[in-house]
Amino acid sequence: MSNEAIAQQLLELADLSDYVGDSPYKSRAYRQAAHTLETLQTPIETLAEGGAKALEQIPGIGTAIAEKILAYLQTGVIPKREQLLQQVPQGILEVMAVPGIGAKTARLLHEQLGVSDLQSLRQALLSGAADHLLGSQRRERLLRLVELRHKSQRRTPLGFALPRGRELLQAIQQLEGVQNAVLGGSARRMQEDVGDLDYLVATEQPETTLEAFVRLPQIADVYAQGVRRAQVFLSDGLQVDVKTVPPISWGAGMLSITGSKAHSIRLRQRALERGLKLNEYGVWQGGTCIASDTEEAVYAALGLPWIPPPLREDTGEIEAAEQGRLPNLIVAVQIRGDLQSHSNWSDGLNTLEEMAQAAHALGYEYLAVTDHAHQLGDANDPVEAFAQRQRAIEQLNERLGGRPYLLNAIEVNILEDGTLLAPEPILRAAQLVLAGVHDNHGMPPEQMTQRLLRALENPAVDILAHPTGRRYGKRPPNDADWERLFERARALDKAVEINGYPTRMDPPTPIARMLVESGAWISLGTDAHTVRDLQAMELAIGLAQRAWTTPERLLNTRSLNELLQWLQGRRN
Ligand code: DGT
Ligand code: CA
Ligand code: CA
Ligand code: ZN
Repeated sequence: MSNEAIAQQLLELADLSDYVGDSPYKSRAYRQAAHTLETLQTPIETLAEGGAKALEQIPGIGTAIAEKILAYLQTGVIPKREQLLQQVPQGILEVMAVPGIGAKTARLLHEQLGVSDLQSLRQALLSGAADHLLGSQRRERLLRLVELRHKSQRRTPLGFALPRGRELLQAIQQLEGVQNAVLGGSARRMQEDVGDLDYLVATEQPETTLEAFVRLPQIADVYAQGVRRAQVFLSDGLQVDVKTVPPISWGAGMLSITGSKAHSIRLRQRALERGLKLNEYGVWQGGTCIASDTEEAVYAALGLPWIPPPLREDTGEIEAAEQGRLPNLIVAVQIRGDLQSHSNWSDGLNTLEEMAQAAHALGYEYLAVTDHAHQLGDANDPVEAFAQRQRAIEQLNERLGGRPYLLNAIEVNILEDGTLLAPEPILRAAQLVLAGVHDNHGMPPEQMTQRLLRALENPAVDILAHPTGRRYGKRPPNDADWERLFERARALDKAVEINGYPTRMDPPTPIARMLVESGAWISLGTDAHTVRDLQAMELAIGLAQRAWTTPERLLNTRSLNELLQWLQGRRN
């Protein structure tokens, strides 16, 4: 249990106490104790080993609060808080957590309008029912905050969150007093979608830094601002959490802000097993901090090597680290080309030449141009259009000296029965064939499995594209017997794609992990429809890392010659 968690409990106790009309002295004392705990670095458990007497040595903590802390450490609850919770509307704590709503307003809102949680508060604000209680200025501000809070409950695809996150990181790094800053949380773990952006900032003057932070032009609204942390919203509703640590605690802070929660819990348990304590300030032996400044040092103090963030999900990485068998994850420099892209010969926006130049700028050896077979040219005569595109590709390859080499590739739809929507001559002439589901999603799993198996078994097909078909904000992943499919792909020496297009990120991590475990070939593709989309390789790599992908079975790490051989091998 962190000092921060107890501080939070005490703040809530203060709100509850105000709501039921207890003495204001009490709530003031609770808030002051919370403030003290928020800035205290030594784990409170360590101090609590000396009993109530030791806790009372901490400024701002008297007998009554020391007792509450001890109770919390022993039982996980503060009895007084539980007791007060029984006397108030459920959800009223989240109402009082909205800046600008104190106990008095919360009470009025409840008694007159039945507001008992954020949902009913939002309704009361939207309908105008709360206007007479709040006055127009306050109502406007509250409505904005509550709407932002509401919006921020949606998850944001990593591909949209990362650019915003990096831009804000640059601004944070410029702030007064900032010695170091990192974008942590699920974004650092390259999770396919993120709930919010989490920053860790190393500074000796947290309050000054936070004061400057909330005034950044990117920040639309401040939800909470404390002595060590702030919670704000960007104008598009993305939520941002910022925490500060003293520079010496940089590594422990990074570990804590990066998570995942499950990974952090395992690390804290591991510390306890060794008679140590881990918090966001360091690894503690009694009252002494024995490791804190780098992630490596903190892991080492727990007897572990450094674990890459995309693996930190408590899905076997701690055991692997313990046994010295962490995967040798792929990294960006090993990627020699992109295996899915579209030009204006189908639904892409850029010419072959523009795509080639952009791929060259990325240092690629090759780019597979996988225009949709049924959309080639004006689609009246796709075979003729394919032949024309092939000549254009050959000329370009000659003119650019194969830097990069454009693969005359094609993407074909897998129809409902597993057959392919493409004329035979195109399938025969293409150097590389991707097959993917583009309609009739959501079939029963057994049918979907048969459909995909049939496509995979078609001799023309090299790669199964975006296997689950998921699209953020549009449709969930299709269900199928992935183990069976990937095993079949392995047996057929074919590849399955990990697609990095921001709204795809397909297959999701657990299925991508099954893919890696199957031993089938893996192909990374951005599904770029513009030159800019080629940047999504970073997302495909992140997803592949989360799936524990190593270079050996990744097609994109092959040289052009090896790739052509692999393709040729199956065409004979
Ligand atoms: P998300 O935002 O849902 O995509 O997922 P995460 O993993 O970014 O989770 P988030 O934003 O809740 O928290 C980021 C990290 O910070 C996570 O590993 C746990 C840690 N964390 C979050 N809230 C607290 C807190 O109140 N106290 C402490 N000690 N750590 C926290
Ligand atoms: Ca987060
Ligand atoms: Ca967060
Ligand atoms: Zn596609």
